[in-house]
Order: sequence, then C-alpha cells, then structure tokens
Amino acid sequence: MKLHILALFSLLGYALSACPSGTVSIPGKNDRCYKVFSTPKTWQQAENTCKADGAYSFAHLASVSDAITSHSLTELIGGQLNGSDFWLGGRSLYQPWTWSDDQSFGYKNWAKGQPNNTIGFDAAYLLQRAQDAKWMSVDGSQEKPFVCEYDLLTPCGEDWFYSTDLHKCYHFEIKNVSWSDALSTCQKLHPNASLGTIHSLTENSNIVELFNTWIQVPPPLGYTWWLWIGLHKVQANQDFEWVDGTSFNFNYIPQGNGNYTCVHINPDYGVQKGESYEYGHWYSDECDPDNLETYQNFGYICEMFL
Ligand SMILES: *[C@@H]1O[C@H](CO)[C@@H](O)[C@H](O)[C@H]1NC(C)=O
Ligand SMILES: *[C@@H]1O[C@H](CO)[C@@H](O)[C@H](O)[C@H]1NC(C)=O
Ligand SMILES: *[C@@H]1O[C@H](CO)[C@@H](O)[C@H](O)[C@H]1NC(C)=O
Ligand SMILES: *[C@@H]1O[C@H](CO)[C@@H](O)[C@H](O)[C@H]1NC(C)=O
Ligand SMILES: CC(=O)N[C@H]1CO[C@H](CO)[C@@H](O)[C@@H]1O
Repeated sequence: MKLHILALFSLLGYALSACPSGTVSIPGKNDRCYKVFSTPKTWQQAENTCKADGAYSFAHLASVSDAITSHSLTELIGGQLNGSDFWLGGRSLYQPWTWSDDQSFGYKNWAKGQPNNTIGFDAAYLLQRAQDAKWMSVDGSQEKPFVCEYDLLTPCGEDWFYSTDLHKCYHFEIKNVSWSDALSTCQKLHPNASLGTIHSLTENSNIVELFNTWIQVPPPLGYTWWLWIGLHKVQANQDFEWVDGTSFNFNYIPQGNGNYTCVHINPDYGVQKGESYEYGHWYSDECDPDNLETYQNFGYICEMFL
C-alpha cells in the first residue's frame, strides 16, 4: 500500500491554499496543518482516525522533520493536552524507523537510551513524552492522545481531490443513483463540473487509488461498489461517447461488457482478477438499473476543471 501511495502522490500534487477547517498551521511549517485529538487511542486507531478525518486532503499522524516543527508542535499540544504523552507518526515495524506520511526520518529527538526496540524483532511506535518533549519507543497498543497533520486544501475546495498534472478535480459520491441523476448532480456542483471522464490508464489507476485510499464506504449489500462515469451511448446502436464531448481515446470495458447504454467503473479492490468484475475496469449497465434500490451500490465520480 505504501508504494501505491508514493506513486499516487508523485502524480497528484496539491497546490497551496488554506488549512482545512478545524486545523491550524504552526510557525516554521507553512505547508502542513495540525489538529490535536485528546481522546486516547492506540497508535493504529489514531493513524486511522487521522486518515478518515482528512478524507479530502492528505492526512496522517504528524511527522517531525526539524527542531522548529518539534518546538512549535510541542507548544501547540502542550496547551491542549494538559501534560499527557502523545503519539506521533513514527513506527518501526521490524525495520528501521519511518514516518507514516513517508517523510524521511532524518531529524531525531529521542530520549536518553531510546529507541530501545530491537530492529527486526519488535514492532515499536513513537510516543512523545510530556515531561521533556523527547521521544520514546513503545508498544502501540497503549491508548494515548495524538496529533494529526493535514495537507493544505486543494484549489478545488474541501470535497475534491486535485490532479496537478491534469488541472482536474475529482469528487466521489457513495449513493445509489441512476446514471442521469449522477450526471445532473455533478453538473449542479459547479459550472465546470460534470460526470468523470477518464483518458488514460494512469488516470484510471489514480482514480481507483484515490477511492480505495481515502473514501470510507459503507459495506455493499452483497455486491461491490460501482461508480458511474460520464460514458454512455446516445442511441443503443451507437458507439460510446463522453458527456463532455472529449474523445473516446481510452476504453477499459472488457470485451463483451459493452452491450448496455451507461458505464460505471468498479473501483473495489475486494474483487480480484479473474472474478467476473475486475477492479479498475468499466462495465456497461442499464442507466437506471432495477437493482438500484435493492443493492444500493451505485455511486459516481464528478470531475471539474480549474
Ligand atoms: C488539566 O489539568 C488541570 C489540573 O490538573 C485540570 O483542572 C483540568 O481540568 C485539566 N484539563 C483537561 C482538559 O483535562
Ligand atoms: C523501551 O522504553 C519504553 C519507555 O521507557 C518502555 O515503555 C518500553 O517497555 C521499553 N521497551 C523495551 C523493549 O525495553
Ligand atoms: C453482448 O452482446 C453480444 C452479441 O450480441 C453477446 O454475444 C454477449 O453475450 C453479450 N454480453 C452480455 C454481457 O450480455
Ligand atoms: C472553467 O474552466 C476553464 C478552462 O477549461 C477555466 O478557464 C475557467 O476559469 C473555469 N471556470 C471556473 C468558474 O472555474
Ligand atoms: C447509500 C444510499 O444512499 N442508500 C440509499 C439507497 O436508496 C434507498 C432507497 O431509496 C435509501 O433508503 C438508501 O438510504
């Protein structure tokens, strides 16, 4: 998963803007925003909380890569946690220490005698001690307060992902709607918004990756989640076209699956190669399927150009 995320973020960058609501920037770090959570959780629960809270921006437990950030974070947290130790995003999972946000683990602020885990044998997690703001290597199952870090918001706004390469924003909705309802809902979001179009395998992979990494989906009722895209046939006997009139230059519909009029992508990793609906691929369907209400598994992707 880590490799996937690295690949994704080299392709999807984020432009400078404001901190997401409820988070603050700290002196010395103008490209990250922070939020303190005082309810104690295990390290993994804390990391999951950060990721879920930042669904539309890059979010993790905080990393600390220099002394200024360390000092500013300690001040921010000291004021809010009342002298409690707290989790940062460092961990050593039978390997050298790394940060969960993939920042390089260069700056170190270990307490004397720390870290004391045996690389290769222990899974250890980084706890910042309240008394002197130094780091300790501890068992991740303890419940502690924590601090999350977030990227600045994209220029698309709070509910959109941004591709710096394509100057394009994506928005996912998990609802059971027909293709035409999905189209009109996307168009209402913004004058430049419509149902998503996909013009390369790279773009397709990025969308699947975004969905699986950041969108919290309720479990489907027996089926996988499907997302409508802006591909359809105007007449049943015609070829597919994109709603925005862009050229149909990349087709990811497996052979024999293009008989219906409207198209959705299967973004669900749960369905593996060789099964009837391979993840990442596109499938045609009735535009208003009978099973919409029964299975409740049709969402959609909107796109917007800036
Ligand atoms: C912080 O500690 C003080 C003194 O022990 C206590 O009065 C106060 O309620 C605590 N605040 C929080 C948010 O726990
Ligand atoms: C490492 O140090 C921490 C903090 O003092 C302690 O809680 C932990 O048990 C130690 N771990 C090992 C493997 O000795
Ligand atoms: C699509 O149509 C072709 C030709 O009529 C047929 O052979 C194929 O089985 C159909 N596929 C599906 C999934 O219905
Ligand atoms: C809509 O997109 C065009 C480029 O396709 C851009 O020039 C324009 O500023 C956008 N409009 C808005 C309101 O963002
Ligand atoms: C996830 C979702 O939007 N589910 C809805 C699907 O449709 C039924 C019937 O209209 C609703 O009750 C669900 O809430």
